[in-house]
Amino acid sequence: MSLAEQVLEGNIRAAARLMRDIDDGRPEAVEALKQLYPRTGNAFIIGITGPPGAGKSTLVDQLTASFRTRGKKVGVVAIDPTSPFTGGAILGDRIRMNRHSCDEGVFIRSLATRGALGGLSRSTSDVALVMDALGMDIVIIETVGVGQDEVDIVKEAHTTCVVMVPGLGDDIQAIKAGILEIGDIFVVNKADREGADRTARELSTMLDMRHPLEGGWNPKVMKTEAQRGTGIEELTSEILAHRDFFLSSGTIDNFLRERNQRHFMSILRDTLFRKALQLMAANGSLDRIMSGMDEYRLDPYSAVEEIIAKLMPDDTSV
Ligand SMILES: Nc1nc2c(ncn2[C@@H]2O[C@H](COP(=O)(O)OP(=O)(O)O)[C@@H](O)[C@H]2O)c(=O)[nH]1
Ligand SMILES: [Mg+2]
Repeated sequence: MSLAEQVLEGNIRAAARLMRDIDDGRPEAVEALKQLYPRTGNAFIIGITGPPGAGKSTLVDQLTASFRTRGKKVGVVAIDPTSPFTGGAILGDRIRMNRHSCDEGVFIRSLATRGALGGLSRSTSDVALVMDALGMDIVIIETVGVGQDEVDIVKEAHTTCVVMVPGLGDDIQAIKAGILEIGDIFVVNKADREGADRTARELSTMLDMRHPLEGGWNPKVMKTEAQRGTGIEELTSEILAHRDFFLSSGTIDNFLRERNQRHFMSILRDTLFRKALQLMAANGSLDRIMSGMDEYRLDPYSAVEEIIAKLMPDDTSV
């Protein structure tokens, strides 16, 4: 049986192996992904994002338990781009998620910034695809902050929860508008702390100031205490409400079109770039181009045209 077939049978160890192959950029991984693709599209993907220490991992752990109670299988992709500290953070997440470690219905995978060409959002979507093929009903992606890479990752999710904490209150105005755009649900975690109501109110006000689209989704602000499990049921229900809206309103059609286009473009870009690198490594032209540029004999535009002409000898436009 091929690795892909084993994954489709729900073999967790095969899935773990495939994810390692994806990480290592092995060509067999691409073959397996090709086989899996037609059997995916069933998992519902939830993005959890917000600043470090907001309680995202604690919340993911609670949501996992909540979806398990509802009989759903849950995959978790934890991404921590602060790579020097990743060891510690992931260790903490492992310990916290330990209570799920004997549960066959939970699959947890941590990703650091490493990973093959295409970066973190590429490997995130590949890993989510494997979890989908494995039969996970829900895939939760945890990611830090709101850099461009994070926004790209969050675009993979059907429902995005932005997690904040009280105390941001004073400079909540400083939060980039971008964060309001990506959130379907806003969570003020650590509601046991002073100022939670105020933060929630201010967030609501900011959301109200936007002009909602006709028939669009109006994001709510929810309060949770992830550590004690307070507010988790309500959050789960709100996520499922967004899911229903997503599936029934036609939002999913736009989502799929944009996502598929993004995936295709990114694989096209990465593959062409890799081919160019292989060509230059094989004929030693990189050194020649670099020394030509160092001496201002060769400009980078002509150098790229030369490589493209070698890659696509039949293309008359270059
Ligand atoms: N007071 C309080 N602390 C919390 C709550 N939820 C999580 N924490 C703590 O906040 C710290 C950071 O949590 P973690 O889930 O690792 O945050 P992440 O970096 O966003 O993933 C941990 O020490 C948690 O135990 C909460 O509701 N109230
Ligand atoms: Mg975390």
